[in-house]
Amino acid sequence: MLIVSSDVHRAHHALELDSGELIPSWEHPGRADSVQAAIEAAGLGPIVVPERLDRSLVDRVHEPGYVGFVETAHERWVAEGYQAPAAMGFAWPARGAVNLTHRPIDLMAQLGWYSFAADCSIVAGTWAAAAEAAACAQTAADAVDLAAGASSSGLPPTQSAFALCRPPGHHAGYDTFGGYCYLNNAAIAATRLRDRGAARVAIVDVDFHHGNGTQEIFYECDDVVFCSIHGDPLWAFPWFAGHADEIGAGLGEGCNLNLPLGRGTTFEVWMEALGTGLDWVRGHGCDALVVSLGVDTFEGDPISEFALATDDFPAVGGALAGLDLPTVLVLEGGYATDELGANVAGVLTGFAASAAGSG
Ligand code: Q9C
Ligand code: ZN
Repeated sequence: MLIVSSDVHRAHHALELDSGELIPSWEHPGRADSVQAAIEAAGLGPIVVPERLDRSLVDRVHEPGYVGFVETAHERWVAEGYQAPAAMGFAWPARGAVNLTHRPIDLMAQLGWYSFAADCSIVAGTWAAAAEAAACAQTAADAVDLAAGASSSGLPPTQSAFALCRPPGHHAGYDTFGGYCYLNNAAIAATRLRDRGAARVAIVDVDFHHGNGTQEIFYECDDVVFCSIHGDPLWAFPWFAGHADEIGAGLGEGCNLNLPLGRGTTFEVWMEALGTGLDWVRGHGCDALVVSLGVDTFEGDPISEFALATDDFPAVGGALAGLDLPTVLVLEGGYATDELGANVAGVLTGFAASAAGSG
């Protein structure tokens, strides 16, 4: 399995508002170190650095003005004399008498305009890291061998590729950041696979949290279908999306499947939901698969509430490989840093073993 990773993420170490306190984010550089070390120990590879980011790809997945905002927000923050290291808004257009036809010009106001949660600040290295994570996803999507055509990169063709993306992406919407996410790496990979000729791409999101950003980006599309298994938004972040009655709209009606689960969900119950999701994907006749690979479903995760064990993760990879599709796996969440690498490598080795077994 091709692994795409980079050191550029290191400059992104944000702050988050957690339980009323501003703390170093749970989403920190040590996470990528844990994953990289476990991938090397497991002998997965080859490991390559990403190719240059195609900005026009990002500007089609996200609103171009939003992308420019994320790129320049920290420079503006410094130029305007703010002393705090992390740019973060404090007011958001919620329900009520909000007028969204006039975008404010004030930086502080725009931070609220372009975000939906205070767990996600912009520091000096945020744009560079987010752009590099997107480049990892783009490179992985270019490397997989599609039935429609061989690998479009200089890399040897591969059936599957893993993008070690940091920061993660699945909460980033068309023009909003939040939940530690700025650019939607999975959406960028899926769009690239469509551009390369895959008629329909499935995104399966196994992160503990609902992939609200990915859902939003493809909500009215039938060429990218989205399935997410997650903590019920009645009690789990991102709270305001992820219910079972969100099925897609317009052309995309029936192309969105949410499988919200209860607190403390066990591996057995979780795998049953994955089976339901994978059968649903099979019914949609897809040509490629993107996996939003969060392992915050782990029982030891400090901010999540499912009960999967380290030994369970290879079977998750095996089930995903059972779709028998060209597959791009993109790193999302997982905050038990010490076990994060083993849990991710478990999914990847389980996937690789199963994919090899199916010939
Ligand atoms: N008290 C991903 O897994 N904030 N994002 C948690 C903890 C939201 C998670 C606050 C967690 C976002 C990619
Ligand atoms: Zn998550």
